[in-house]
Amino acid sequence: MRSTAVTVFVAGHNGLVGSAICRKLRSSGVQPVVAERSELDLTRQSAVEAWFEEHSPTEVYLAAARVGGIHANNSSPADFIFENLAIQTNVIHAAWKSGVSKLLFLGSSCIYPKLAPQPMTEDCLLDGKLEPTNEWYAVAKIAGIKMCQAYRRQYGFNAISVMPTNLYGPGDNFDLETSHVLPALIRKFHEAKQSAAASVSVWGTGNPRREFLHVDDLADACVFLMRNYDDEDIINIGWGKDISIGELAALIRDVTEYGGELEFDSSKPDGTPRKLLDTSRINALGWSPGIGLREGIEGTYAWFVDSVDRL
Ligand code: GFB
Repeated sequence: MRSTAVTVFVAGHNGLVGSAICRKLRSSGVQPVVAERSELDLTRQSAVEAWFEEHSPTEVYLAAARVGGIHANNSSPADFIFENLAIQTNVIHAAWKSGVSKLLFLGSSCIYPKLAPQPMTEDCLLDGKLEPTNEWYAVAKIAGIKMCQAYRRQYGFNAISVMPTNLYGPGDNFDLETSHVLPALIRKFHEAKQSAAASVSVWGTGNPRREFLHVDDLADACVFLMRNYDDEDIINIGWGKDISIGELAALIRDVTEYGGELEFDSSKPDGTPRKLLDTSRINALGWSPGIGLREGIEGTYAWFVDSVDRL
């Protein structure tokens, strides 16, 4: 007989998002169940189903995913589409089959069309062409959204899908080839300061605009939505304001106290011109973010300096 106690499984607990959700749960007295990669390969369907049967979680945060910045997405399209489709298909199906009462699926703001009106509302989904540098990842995430909706309609499975904007924070990927812009620039400015380099290379024109949300705010929103949202409609999680990549670079230069110049490398892709989420829906439920961008970057930089030898 299954226990009636709540058992929370965080899939992807070593990643930026999963580790923040675990921190948030622990701080509210919930000890999540996790599975190390060596113990469970989420791309293997039979292994995932067996794991769910053995552990009987009641709630699932699906934060496991193949993620990366513009260059990683653009250069490894097969890995991005295969791993994301496999992981989410296996976890959502096994969760439903084993009797999980609620699942939260993490999508991404890149599921919206490249030229969607700004700020982007949830209704923009499937309303236009995707940004080509990340369409493989976006198509996989859209399939995950549709899977959650289909399992809700056909089986009454309480699966919700949340769409975070660009994220950053402690535990991020700082690898210059595969990371997103914010951790990449933290590393570049830090290393340029140490070597007294004359300039730092910033990819693209510096004109694209992005919105950045601290991952601890995201984790807070996920736990809030797990408790307060039970609908098939997707829901955006954003910070509410965007800045240009040039402005972001200037801010990170300031935080890292680097004295050199910025050099824009227009041979590198800009990606989508602007990505700002409309967050009216989550705000109306009573949630809003609390961590300012400068404050968040300062904390992330401190974490990086502390951890750089282990990265
Ligand atoms: O963060 P990022 O890699 O991803 O790049 P996207 C954002 C912008 O920053 C682009 C510029 O215009 C980059 O050209 N940029 C400047 C840099 N310098 C750098 C640098 O050193 N490294 C990186 N990585 N970018 C991703 C998607 O898009 O966003 C994913 O590919 C996902 O699928 C993620 O949706 C949230 O914001 O363009």
